[in-house]
Amino acid sequence: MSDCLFCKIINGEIPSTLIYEDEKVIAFKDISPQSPVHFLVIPKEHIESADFIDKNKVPLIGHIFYVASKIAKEQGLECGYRVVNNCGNHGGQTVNHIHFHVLGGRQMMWPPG
Ligand code: IU
Repeated sequence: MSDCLFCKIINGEIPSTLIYEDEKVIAFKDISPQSPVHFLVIPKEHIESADFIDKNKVPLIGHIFYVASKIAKEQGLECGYRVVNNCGNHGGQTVNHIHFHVLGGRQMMWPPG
């Protein structure tokens, strides 16, 4: 998607602090961190939101969670962390390329705002 900000991060048109890359996904530090550790894991394939996960994308989503937990360990989040996916307007999604926030390094609260 030529006008998608995260597609632009994937192809290097917009800078990011990349912390992981493989053939299916990348992970980079969130530009506006909400916790001491805050990174995003996103698929290289443009998928607008969780609403657009069809059956053949299920393994990709599993891979994203696998990568998220692997990086969380590398980032020292042994006390735990939170994985967040915001979907749509009410979900608070601002970038329409599916992404999973991984937040850690402090106690998380519940319910979220
Ligand atoms: P949201 O779930 O769609 O609200 O999250 C989008 C996130 O993308 C948000 O936390 C931004 O700070 C983050 N982000 C970024 O890290 N780098 C960017 O170039 C852009 C957004 I645009």
